[in-house]
Amino acid sequence: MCGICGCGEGHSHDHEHEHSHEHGPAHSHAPGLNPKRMVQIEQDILAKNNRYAATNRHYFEERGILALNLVSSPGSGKTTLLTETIARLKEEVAITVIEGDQQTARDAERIRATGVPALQINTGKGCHLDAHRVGHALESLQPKHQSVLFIENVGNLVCPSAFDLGEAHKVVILSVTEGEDKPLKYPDMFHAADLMILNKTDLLPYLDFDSEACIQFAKQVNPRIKVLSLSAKTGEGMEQWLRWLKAELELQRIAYA
Ligand SMILES: Nc1nc2c(ncn2[C@@H]2O[C@H](COP(=O)(O)OP(=O)(O)OP(=O)(O)O)[C@@H](O)[C@H]2O)c(=O)[nH]1
Ligand SMILES: [Mg+2]
Repeated sequence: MCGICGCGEGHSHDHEHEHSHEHGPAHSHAPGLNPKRMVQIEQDILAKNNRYAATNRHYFEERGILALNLVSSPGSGKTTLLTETIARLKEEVAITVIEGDQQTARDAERIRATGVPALQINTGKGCHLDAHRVGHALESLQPKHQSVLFIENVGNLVCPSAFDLGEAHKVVILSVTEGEDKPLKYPDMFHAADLMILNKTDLLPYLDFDSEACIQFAKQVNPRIKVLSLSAKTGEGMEQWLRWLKAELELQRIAYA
């Protein structure tokens, strides 16, 4: 069981189509363990994860690969953003994708339909990807030098914030249907991210979502966060995101050269 969030990650599965056969509560908090012991377990888990993350980061830097960790609550539009991004970028840049979900390979199948290699990790009871599993996925995927690797994390605004995967940036996607107060309610995630994408802006005319307040809340939590607004569905605003991506890839390539 993951000592950070009690999510059962130690028993989860790394294989496509494999289903978890665990039973019992997904968030049992190890009754009987004293708080000091829990803190020690948390520190050990994060320290171990950080060692794997450092190895992944070294792997990316050695190859000039731009790795981005996409985090959000379920359904904010991560996979849609990826398929639309791939459609616009794949002729110029080599792309691979790691998909994290508790169950199913649906998202990896959506990515593969665009012609880009994707590997699905099913986390079972686990509510986030960790650096060790990402390292294994790299062995199978073998992303090209100077390419972009997107890692779509498990939909969850809490646990993925604590786990470094070795990425250059965490990118948090917030859809306008979720309410502008999310950066204040889930500050760890917005603090950990370098970029916030406000998605589904095509729906703004039908909602009372206050974009300015949302951006202000995000900056309150993380003054250095960059913000882009777009609609993955209509394509409005996609060009700023593509510009940001290409600029980041260039930086990674310069460091590699
Ligand atoms: N109106 C609108 N709908 C969108 C947009 N982007 C995604 N959607 C819809 O939102 C729903 C969820 O999209 P996904 O791309 O599956 O979201 P996700 O974040 O990958 O979901 P999980 O992987 O389950 O966490 C789908 O019905 C999409 O068609 C958008 O820009 N505008
Ligand atoms: Mg998805």
